[in-house]
Amino acid sequence: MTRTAFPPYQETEAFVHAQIAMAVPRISVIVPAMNEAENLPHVLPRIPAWVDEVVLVDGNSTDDTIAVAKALLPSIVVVQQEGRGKGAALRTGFNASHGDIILTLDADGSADPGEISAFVGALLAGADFVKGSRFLQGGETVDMEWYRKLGNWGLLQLVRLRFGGKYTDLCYGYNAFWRDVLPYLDIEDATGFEIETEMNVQALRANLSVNEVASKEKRRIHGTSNLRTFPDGWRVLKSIVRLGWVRTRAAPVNRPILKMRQHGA
Ligand SMILES: Nc1nc2c(ncn2[C@@H]2O[C@H](COP(=O)(O)OP(=O)(O)O)[C@@H](O)[C@H]2O)c(=O)[nH]1
Ligand SMILES: [Mg+2]
Repeated sequence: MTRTAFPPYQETEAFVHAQIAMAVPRISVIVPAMNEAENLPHVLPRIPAWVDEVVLVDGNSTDDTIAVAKALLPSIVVVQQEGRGKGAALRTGFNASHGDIILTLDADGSADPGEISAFVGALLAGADFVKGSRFLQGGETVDMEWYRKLGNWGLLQLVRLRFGGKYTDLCYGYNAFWRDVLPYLDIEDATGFEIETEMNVQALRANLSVNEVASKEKRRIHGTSNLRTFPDGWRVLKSIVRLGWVRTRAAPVNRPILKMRQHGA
């Protein structure tokens, strides 16, 4: 393959940073956790050692979440979320992290840290944004009641109708993306469980290259879900309607990391 030269661009600092990021991307895993002390032993030790940074975003836990996290993984960065809800927690985590690649991992034992390599692999293979899907061949969920599956399916059809794309899953917490696409996800308003839907829809609207990877969602090990099917389903619906009206920024094609990927540098 012939390499295309971009003389003015190659002299920029952005190019140098992008080259380093592509050669050795630093990976940050963001773990939102609210009272997950009993589940963390099933999650944190299974995060691959080649992950550079694990950021636990505590949602004012009243159990030993923070102490357990620090005991299991002394290098873990613990931050208190600003605001309420999972959306606010993830935004706090994104801002506190430093990686070139950001990955979100639930703390309840339902997401398998062994799948992190599939997400990172898809990003290294050229995707801007990689979303887990429980409904692709190879995926599954044993953590969703039938009415949640139905709600997820219905909301997904709405997204397809309004924004196009071929997503097979919508409201799932296992996702990963290059940090340079964060501004185009434009998720400043999402506070609750609608955060994932907003990220997925915005990635589509910004014309990012989105891949789905099959993911097996296991049952939460201890405790019960914080998601309230109907109020939170309603929030997701409102987000989809709102995003159908608000303007968005299409991601520019000259983003440094994207340029590196396209030209095989
Ligand atoms: N920091 C923080 N974490 C949260 C909050 N709500 C949910 N989580 C975490 O987000 C993950 C997914 O939440 P969960 O209750 O399992 O919802 P479900 O997977 O949709 O049923 C878990 O790790 C929770 O501890 C919150 O308000 N703040
Ligand atoms: Mg869960």
